[in-house]
Amino acid sequence: MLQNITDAVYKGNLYDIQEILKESLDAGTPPQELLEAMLDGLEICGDRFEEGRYFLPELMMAGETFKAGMQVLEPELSGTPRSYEGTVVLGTVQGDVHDIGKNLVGFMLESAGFKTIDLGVNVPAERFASAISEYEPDCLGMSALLTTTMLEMESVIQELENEGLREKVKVILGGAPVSKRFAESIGADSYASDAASGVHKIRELISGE
Ligand code: B1M
Repeated sequence: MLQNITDAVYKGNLYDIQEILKESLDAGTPPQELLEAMLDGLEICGDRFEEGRYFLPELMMAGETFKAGMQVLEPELSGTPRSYEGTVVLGTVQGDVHDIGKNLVGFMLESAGFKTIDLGVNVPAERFASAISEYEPDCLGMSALLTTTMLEMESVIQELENEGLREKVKVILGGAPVSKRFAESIGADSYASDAASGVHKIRELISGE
């Protein structure tokens, strides 16, 4: 059953994914395992793209299939937060339209009790800065999936410095090409390799522990 889910994602089987997931949930498979199976599908899709066996339309279909699947899984995965532990502004940097990882981080943050303001994708540095002034969040989380666009993260931090906002907010970075070393080198406060550790690190940053 899990293999069917992985297959449905990398084959971009948009029309069947929800049905397969509902059947798996009914059969008692934990939603976290179903999410992992969908993520494996995206991984395969990425590998095939890198090998030149898949092209942009296949990437798009896999992304859409994943999102359709999340419509079924989100209610099953979400917790019920009692009150907000803090506010986080999230966004994918300018030039980058990948939002699946960022959305997962946002979803898990909300489930864990953080108010999340999602600025979307392709967000310019100025928009990140204006959102910090507007919402006064405890933390800013940026995502980038391209080795080219991760460099935008530095522009955002620079923009926060220019606007006198850098000391007002903790900054955490994530996304496949980003590393702890890169985050440190551009003056971010933290880095997370996945959504769960992102929530954990944001909690640490906000509580000051
Ligand atoms: Co694109 N793409 N893509 N793509 N795409 C990748 C990223 C790529 C690795 C594929 C490959 O070559 N193997 C490659 C990047 C190479 C590189 O720069 N190193 C690539 C490329 C090249 C491109 C285009 C340039 C292709 C083209 O046009 N020729 C183009 C760029 C468009 C643009 O942004 N300007 C492009 C387009 C697309 C689609 C739009 C078709 C689609 C995105 C759909 C969408 O997001 N709505 C797409 C997809 C689906 C992928 C792959 C297959 C899957 C990405 C994904 O969602 N992964 C991807 C290959 C791969 O990842 N194996 C690929 C699952 C997601 C959960 O992982 O986002 O890494 P990720 O998030 C993780 C962690 O990184 C972390 O938590 C998540 C897991 O728990 N995390 C954070 C992420 N953000 C965080 C923030 C945090 C904390 C943790 O705190 C703030």
